[in-house]
Amino acid sequence: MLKPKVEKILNEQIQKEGYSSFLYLAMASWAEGQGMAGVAQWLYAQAEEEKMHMLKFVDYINERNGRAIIPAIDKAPEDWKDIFVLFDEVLEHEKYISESINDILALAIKENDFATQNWIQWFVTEQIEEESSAQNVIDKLNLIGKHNLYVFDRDIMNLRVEE
Ligand code: OFO
Repeated sequence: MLKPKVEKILNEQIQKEGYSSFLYLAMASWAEGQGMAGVAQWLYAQAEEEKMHMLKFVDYINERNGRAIIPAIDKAPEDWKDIFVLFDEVLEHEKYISESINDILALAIKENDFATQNWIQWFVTEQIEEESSAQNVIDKLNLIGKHNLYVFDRDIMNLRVEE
């Protein structure tokens, strides 16, 4: 049985993961409009992953006899100045998500909820990967530079397959 405070913070995370999914979906749609099929593909895949994260929280809360509430999702932005700004935002967003995962773990420790401490570890590890994959894309972008975005777009298309 989940303690109320833990149930509340886990429910808040459903909203954050849902927003992550919609944010990356909005970014994917923008990238497609810019003719960047590779970037769009990377972001669509990311949006799917975030949806899967959201569902993991729904499943876990209900499995522990809590009640997962499906929230309204705030509207994501529609436009980005360029692809550099967009990927900086991806990394910043992932850092924000890592902080909220850490907050869940900290609360589970405080509340003596060993099951949640154990369960949330998957997300602790996942966030290391998410931050690192966003950073990898930024590093590539910086290496390739503004004038070779076509090459970057082809390159990122294969990135998810290799991961
Ligand atoms: Fe990007 O890991 Fe979930 O939100």
